[in-house]
Parts: sequence; structure tokens; C-alpha cells
Amino acid sequence: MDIKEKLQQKMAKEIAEASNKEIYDALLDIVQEMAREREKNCSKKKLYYISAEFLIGKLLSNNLINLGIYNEVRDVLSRHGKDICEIEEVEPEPSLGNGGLGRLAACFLDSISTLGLNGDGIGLNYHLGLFKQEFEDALQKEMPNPWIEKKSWLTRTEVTYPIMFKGMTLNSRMYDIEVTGYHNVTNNLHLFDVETVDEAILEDGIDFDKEDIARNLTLFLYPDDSDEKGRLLRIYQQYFMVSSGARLILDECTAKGSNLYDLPEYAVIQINDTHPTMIIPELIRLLAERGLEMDDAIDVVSRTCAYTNHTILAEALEKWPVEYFKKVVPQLVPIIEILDDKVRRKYTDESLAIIDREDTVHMAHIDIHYGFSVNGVASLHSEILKDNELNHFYKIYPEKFNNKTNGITFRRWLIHCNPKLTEMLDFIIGTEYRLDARKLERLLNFKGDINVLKRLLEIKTENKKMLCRYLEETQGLKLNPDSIFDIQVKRLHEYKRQQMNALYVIHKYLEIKAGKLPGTPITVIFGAKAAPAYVIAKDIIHLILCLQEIINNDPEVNPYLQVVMVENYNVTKAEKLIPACDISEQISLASKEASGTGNMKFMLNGAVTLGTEDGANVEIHELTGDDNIFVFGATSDEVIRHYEKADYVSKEFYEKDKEIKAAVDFITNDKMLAVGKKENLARLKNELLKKDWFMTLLDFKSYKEKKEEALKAYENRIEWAKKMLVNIAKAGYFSADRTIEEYNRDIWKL
Ligand code: Z2T
Repeated sequence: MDIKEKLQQKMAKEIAEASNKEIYDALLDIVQEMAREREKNCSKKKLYYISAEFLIGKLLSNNLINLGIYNEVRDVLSRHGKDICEIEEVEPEPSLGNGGLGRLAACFLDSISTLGLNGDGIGLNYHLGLFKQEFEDALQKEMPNPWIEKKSWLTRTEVTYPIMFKGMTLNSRMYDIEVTGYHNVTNNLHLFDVETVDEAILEDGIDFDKEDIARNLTLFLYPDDSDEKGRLLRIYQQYFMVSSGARLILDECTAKGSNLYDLPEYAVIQINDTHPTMIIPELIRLLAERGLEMDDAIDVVSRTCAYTNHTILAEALEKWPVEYFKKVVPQLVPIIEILDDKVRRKYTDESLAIIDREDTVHMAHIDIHYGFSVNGVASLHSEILKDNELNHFYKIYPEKFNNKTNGITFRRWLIHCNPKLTEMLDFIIGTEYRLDARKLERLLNFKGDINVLKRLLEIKTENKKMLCRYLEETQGLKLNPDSIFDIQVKRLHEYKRQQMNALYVIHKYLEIKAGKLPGTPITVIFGAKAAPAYVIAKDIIHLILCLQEIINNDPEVNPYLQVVMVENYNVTKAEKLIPACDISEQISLASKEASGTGNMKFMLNGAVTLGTEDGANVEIHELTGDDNIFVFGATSDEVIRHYEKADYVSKEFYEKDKEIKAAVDFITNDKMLAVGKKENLARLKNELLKKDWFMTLLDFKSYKEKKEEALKAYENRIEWAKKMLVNIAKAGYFSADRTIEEYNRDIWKL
């Protein structure tokens, strides 16, 4: 039966007569049926990718593409007067992740299925996910983001487990989401949910009773953990996830014939940062319960688990007081003590301990001692782990350490989000790059082809126009599609240095006011959520929103410069922003951004990077060569030395550089105070002058100079188009298919 008949049969009406929502629901059914009909890979060994976050984004189009029916569905709908883009709008976006780490997990699932591997995801079914961001009085406000509708991608299963906490047992139930690979197998994302969850306990905004665990456990992703109740809730969530996951894994493996001693032949568990680390002591506990000696249990688990590290920021490395475990999951305490004891018997070095002298448990240390692999997420990051942060561990376990440079799925980040570029690529280099991304290099043959270069520029302009229409409809913003689009979208964090970009905006504003006009008008676009308890991050959002207000309303300046903060930046918005970008801002303080993955998405869509030698930018630079990227700023070695010597004083840069002084002083001038809040602006200025922990002022000058160079280069459009072309052609390395092949080759061995 063809798609048209199937649709009409499901809806019991003509396509032309159906609402977008009815069509969406019918397509959801059709996709799920087709996904389930596909063959499975039933290999003996299976991968379990366990993660507290899976930032999957909307699923309809992605599934249609992977099932190979997107074009057919689009055309059938359009013949009956329906636009597939409007059907896409009907789908709510699940926000089951914060940023890069969660989106990476989603890209990985796509590639695992696309490569036909046997691997499922394990996580939690947060009913409200991450908060939805609203702007009110130039400040971020957090609102709940309910995404589960009557009909959704979730399938309720009959798999349930009693999960034991101190003084209470909660039932977990497994819900599944089909993960379709591109023209290959379907795997599953298993999301566990507490049966007693109750959205009615939600109070004002995103507030709720943090102690009512039975009703709140899977309500939100990472609730505010600035107080102890929040941190305890996080332990409840983590244990609920790992205990459910561990039982599922043991059940599946024993069903396939495992005697548990041979578990590593049946399962490999990839632990996505330390949030699921408790799966190690929990598995050991369950194996002991099923009759294994403690030493055997520890050995089996150690050969099954592998750990990925995603950050070296000390404040992000999880450490929990033993007290917390005693309060929430006392059954794990004796196991963790045994694990610590074994380490202490073997090594005297205190920095290797699992439970430190203050009775704090270092989660990453459990993973490193009791897992068989430790990987970083970009080459520079993995080197820093070995040489600095985890050097003591590297010395005793050199064989465990490896690098797996992150990747992105080209199905979503090219084929879906940039159909025009995809069409051109299909036409001039063929479609093989879809399964073998390195084939994008064929594009290099067209570097001298003026028609191809002009078409690249045309596509960029068309994408910018679509973004302009969208931002006008959603935020009432009127932007100039003939301006250069300079975009920084990512979580708000001081180390990512949105504040440096904002200081540049101030600098440019002052220049224009003084009569120095840019060759091409500039539109600076930001998108970022700040953690609800992260005060300075919220102040930076306030700064940007105030600048937006002042600059966009100044008729002397707005023909040349506009500033925009996109509200509620998420996967759906990323899919609209990234194809429209000219300059990709990747300006973290060197050594701090483990990898970045937005940088790869922008490159693939023909943006040119303005960035520091940090994370995967280093590898982008190696691939594109010096002429197709704008690199600036202190190197990671220099930065690490500054921290070691504690010799960076931001005030010195403020005092000796007039432009820096002018930009920083602007933050609290009368114009700003007329639109903004003194408390927030003064606090931010003070932070820059007195602390500036991430060395904004250190790099400001070289940032400003490089950005001027990039803006100047943009004036020669054909030369710019060549840079775009090289970036696209070289992006193949960043396909998550390559990353997953490496995980499988070196770690999973499926
Ligand atoms: C996160 O998104 C990342 C690291 C974290 O460390 C936590 C979260 Cl929520 C605990 C990011 C990194 O900052 C980014 O550089 C990297 O590309 C991404 O993970 C995926 O590896």
C-alpha cells in the first residue's frame, strides 16, 4: 500500500480534509509500524549506552528520512495542499538534555542504528525535561516544558522493576522510543519512569516539592542542585536510572544464555560522563545477590564498563558526600567502601582514592578504576586528561586511555536542516557521502567552479531569509538577510565567553556611533539557556538583551549592526539557525571546551569558524588549513600556565587598553541603566574586573582583530564562498558514523 492510501486509511478521511495534527498522528503511527517491521541485529554482544540525557529533538522528519520515505511523504502531502514543514511544527520537542552531552548521545544512537550495530540507549523519561526559557524584562524566566502528549513516540512496555531506596520502594516502568538508522536497523531508546510521578505537584514556574520523591522523581532534568534537597533528588534520579538499567541488562544477557561470569561477552556499557556511574556498584551488588563472589563480581563489571569524560571543569566533576548515599541508597555504601578499600591497599597516592579524607565520593574515580576504558571527546581534551587532570590515573592505567573525537549525525544536521545544500551536493558529487561522509571531499574539485560558488552563496542567502521570516513570526524581530550572520548558540557559561562576544558588540556600536561604519552590515545572533541558579550566566543574558534593546532601536546604528538573543534555544531552533550562519563563534577559553559539536554543525553547513585553539576547533583547523578558519587567542598551554602561576589580572588589561575600558565601562553607563537592572549589570562588570576567571580580557584584543579580519574577508564574496566550500568538503571527518566506528573498533568490539 502506498503512503497516500495508508494515511487516508489511518485518518479515515482525505488528506486535504485533515488537520496538521491529524496528519502528524497518522504519520507517527506509520513510522512506528515501519520501524518495527525492520530486521534487528541480534548479535550475542550488545552495547548499552547509558546516559542521564538524550537530547533527541523532534523525531518525525528524522525518522522519515531514515526510513527513506521523506520525499515521498513530502510530495504526497504537497499534492493535497499540505506543507510538511507545517506538519513538523505540530510536534513538541522533547528536551531531555542540557546541551552537547545529551545531543551527542542522540547523534550516537542514530549512528549506531545506521551502522547496523546492536545497541540501545538507557535513560530517564523526564516529563517536563529541561525548562523552557522565556524573556521578561530582559531577564530569563524558567517555565515547564511538557512534551508528552496522548500520542507520542513513547511506547509503554511491560518491563517493570521495584527500585529500592532507604525507607521506600518505587516502581520503575520502561518506555521505548524506536531509533531508526538510515536505511538500516531499528534499535531502542529505553526511558525509565516512576509509576507514581505526578505533574500536579508543580507550583509556580518550575518550583515543586523537592522532597516528594515518589511524585517528582522523573519530573525534571537536573533540577536546581544549588541546595541539598536538589542534590539528593539527583542521587534518587541517578540510582533509579542505573538500577533499572542494570536489571534490564542482566535480564537480557541471562535470557541470551549468559551465566553472568561471561557477562563481558554479552554486554558492554558505555557510561556517559559520571551521571550513570552508580551502575558500577549497583551491578556488583546485583551480581553478588545472584551468587557471585565479591571479587568475581568486581572483575566481571570492570570488564563490562567503559567511561567517557566530557569536561575538565573541576566544578562539573561529580563528588557526593558518603552521607548522601547513606540517606538515599544505603545498600551501595558497603560496595563503594570495598571499592575504595581495594584502591587504598594498592596505591598510597591520596588523589587516586574513591572516598577522600572528607568522606566525599569521587564518581569519576570509580569509573577509571573499575572500567576498562577512559576516553576524552576531542584530541586536545584527551591529551589534557592524560597530561594534567587525570595524569595520576594515566600513569597507572596508560592502556585504558583513548580519544574518540565527537561527531554529529549528517541525517539531521545536513539532510534535514539544509535541504537546499543537500540537493546541490547530491547533484554535483552524487549521494554516496550520505553513507560515507568522507566523500564530501569530492566537493574540493569544484573550488574553481564559479557556478558552484555562486550557488553556495545563494543557498546561504535563501537560508538566511527563511530564518528572518521565522524570527519575525516568533519574536517579532526584523533582521536584514543581506547582513553577515555571526552566530553563537550554545549553553550559557562563562568559559564559553558569550560575554566576550557581547563586549565586541559594544565596541562595534561605539565605533559606528563615532562614524566608523562596517563594510557589510552585521547581525550578531545569540541563543543560550543559563542554569537557573547560575547568577553570572543570567547576568550575561541580561547584558545581551539590554544591548539588543539599545542597538536595534538606535536608527543611527541599526542599519549597520543588530543584536538578537533567540528565545528558548533548542534543537529545533538550532536546525533553523545553523544553515543560515556565516561566522561560527567558537570562542571558549582554550583548554576549557572539551570538544564542542556545534562547531562541527556550522562547518558542515558552510559557516567559517572564528575560534580559539580549543576542543575540536583544533581538529577543524587541521582539516581546513589556515586559510579557511579564523583562529585567535591564548593557547591551552599558555592558559594552563596562567592558572598554575595564578598570574592573570584582568584589571591590568582594562587599565592599559582604552577599547577594553570603554567596552567594559559601557555595561553600567546611563543608556544601559535606562533599560537594564543595576544590580545585574554592576555585578557582571565587577566580575569582569575583579575575577574574570575565564580570561575574557586576556583574549579580547586578538578576538577583536581576528573578527575584523573575518569581516573584511567576507567583502570578497567569491573568496568567502571558497572558504565555505572547503569547510563543507572537510566536514566528513565529523560524521558520528566515523566516531561510532572508532568506539566499536577500540572499545565495544561488537
Ligand atoms: C555537557 O553538555 C558537556 C560536558 C559536561 O560535562 C556536561 C554537559 Cl551537560 C559534565 C559537553 C561539553 O561541554 C562539550 O565540549 C562537548 O562537546 C559535549 O559535552 C559532548 O562531548
